[in-house]
Amino acid sequence: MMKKLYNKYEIKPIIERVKCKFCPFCLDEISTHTNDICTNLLDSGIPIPRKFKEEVKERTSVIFLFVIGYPFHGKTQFLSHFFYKITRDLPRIWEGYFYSALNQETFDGFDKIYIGPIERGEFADSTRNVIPIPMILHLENLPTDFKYNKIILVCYDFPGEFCDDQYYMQTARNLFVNIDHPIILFSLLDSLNGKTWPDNVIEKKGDVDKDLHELLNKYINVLYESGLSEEDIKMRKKPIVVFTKTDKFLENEEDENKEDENKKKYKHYFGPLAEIKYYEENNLNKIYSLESRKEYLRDMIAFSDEIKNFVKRTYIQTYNFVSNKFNDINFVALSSTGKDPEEKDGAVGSKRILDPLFFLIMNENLISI
Ligand SMILES: Nc1nc2c(ncn2[C@@H]2O[C@H](COP(=O)(O)OP(=O)(O)OP(=O)(O)O)[C@@H](O)[C@H]2O)c(=O)[nH]1
Ligand SMILES: [Mg+2]
Ligand SMILES: [Zn+2]
Repeated sequence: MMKKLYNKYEIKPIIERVKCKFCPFCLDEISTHTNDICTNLLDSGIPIPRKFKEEVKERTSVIFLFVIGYPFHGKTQFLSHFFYKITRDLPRIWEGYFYSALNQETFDGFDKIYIGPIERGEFADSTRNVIPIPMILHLENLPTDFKYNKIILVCYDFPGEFCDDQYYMQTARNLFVNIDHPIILFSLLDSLNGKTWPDNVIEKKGDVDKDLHELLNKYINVLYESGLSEEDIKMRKKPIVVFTKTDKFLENEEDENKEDENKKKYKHYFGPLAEIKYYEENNLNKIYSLESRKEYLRDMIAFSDEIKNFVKRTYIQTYNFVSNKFNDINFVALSSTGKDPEEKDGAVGSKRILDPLFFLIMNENLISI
């Protein structure tokens, strides 16, 4: 399936790309496509949704949710619970808000891979090894603290296997070059060796610093290989590093003493991440309400700084690398499933699932805080 490798791509300044109306599938100019059909991902071609073209022409802001990370680190679960939140929960919380799917791939993806499995209590499979056809959503009637009342979301679930190999990643260099705020998902737990967690956490410590550094290193190499300079990268790129599966840090909650013990042990390893549950409970629902959202977002920034300090204390190679390569970087710690997904009690309890979106929106100055 993955025939076209974007090798004809020329790097253009972002402003030009915005001006020249781009294709949401390959991020090339629409004018390079015949009859508004993109053949860069599939030979059979994918039609560019007319609504997308119209909205971009009207300068509706486009937010890219470009999710990258190693296999099994929780990308698909993150997107599933994120989609669940914005399509099932938010319409009930934000007055007047609604969404539309702009292409058939979004309907199919929601039903087969993302929201359908949550509602049916099934598990999603590992993501196929092809450059993903993005899902495109239009969110309308956003609350009044948003700069505009609508945005377009273009979401890519990048296959984890690609992140094992820089050359695979390069096949999608158009996405890497053009999307400035990638969401880099990482599961500290799986890097530490998830199988033996939590009992062997001390004895069998994996090299988290190496894994995390390598992922960011490969990301930067793809940008260099695509022609960006150190300066371009520093100026333009602001990744959002998202630590996943943080519910795992607080397992065995039924036993209070054990919880205290775990809390101490994990706090030592994961610092502020171990506090996520308590943090969430104290801040529950703040993000949803106009009155308290500013406060939530300020706390979210403070939390990001706390995690950054934790990375500095714990993963120094990664910390030095990112602080030299990027002018800025955000950190999030979240739990998509809110608990071990094997426990099928039907409840969806994601924690801080909207934080990456809010960082994207803040990075584009689309919300006042
Ligand atoms: N406890 C817990 N487990 C999670 C969470 N997110 C993901 N998992 C588990 O991790 C497994 C892998 O998650 P996926 O989202 O499929 O991982 P992926 O990154 O999409 O993997 P590839 O598609 O292979 O690249 C899932 O089957 C879940 O069991 C979470 O927030 N909490
Ligand atoms: Mg996946
Ligand atoms: Zn295209």
